Amino acid sequence: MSLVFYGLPLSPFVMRVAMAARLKGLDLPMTPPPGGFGSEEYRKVNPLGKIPSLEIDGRVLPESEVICEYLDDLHPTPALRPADPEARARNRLLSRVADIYVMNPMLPIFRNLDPATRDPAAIATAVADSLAGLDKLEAFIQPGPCAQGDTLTLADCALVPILLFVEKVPPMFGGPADSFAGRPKVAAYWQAVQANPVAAGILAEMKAALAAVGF
Ligand SMILES: N[C@@H](CCC(=O)N[C@@H](CS)C(=O)NCC(=O)O)C(=O)O
Repeated sequence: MSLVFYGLPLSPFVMRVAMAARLKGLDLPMTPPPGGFGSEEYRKVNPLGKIPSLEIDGRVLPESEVICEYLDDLHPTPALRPADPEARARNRLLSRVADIYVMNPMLPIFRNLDPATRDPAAIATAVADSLAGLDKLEAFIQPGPCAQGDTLTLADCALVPILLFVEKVPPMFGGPADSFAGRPKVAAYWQAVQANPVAAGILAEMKAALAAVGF
């Protein structure tokens, strides 16, 4: 079987897959999307135009959560999701809350980076909505060291890269200096999980990639 993993290390969605692969001990090298993400050339690979995607024997599989679950099914050991049905559903819930309510609302900021064409209202809404999403996460997350239980799971693979964005981005665009203030469980989790060597490695790679583009 041939797997091609398209991505760049500045994307929280890509690094979710990279972290899952690393936790499983899989060698999954990253290939930059041909022509860049969103390009016509890359759309020929992934019709969604987004990174990450995984080509499996030439057939594309997009969407970070779907790819992570596929890798977890393909290589069941070590399992990155609990077997108990409710615990498994709650694991996916954490990833979905982080995606839908925290990360996705932040995305308009990255479409408004150019100060010449920036829509300040869109930025203010993005910051407010993303931080409000943290309150939703606060309702479900455990205070650490892992998002669920005492080992890293797919929920951590989603949360670690997204929380780095939450820590860095809103303060750069008018949000409070500490994005986690008033969210003690998320704050405690964020402190605790950074001590894990796999999480720390992923965060170091992301920080280097983000610094290279001015974040
Ligand atoms: N829901 C997708 C989101 C992926 C995503 O938005 N990736 C961004 C980079 S961080 C992208 O490729 N954007 C390009 C575009 O939207 O054209 C996932 O989980 O994989």
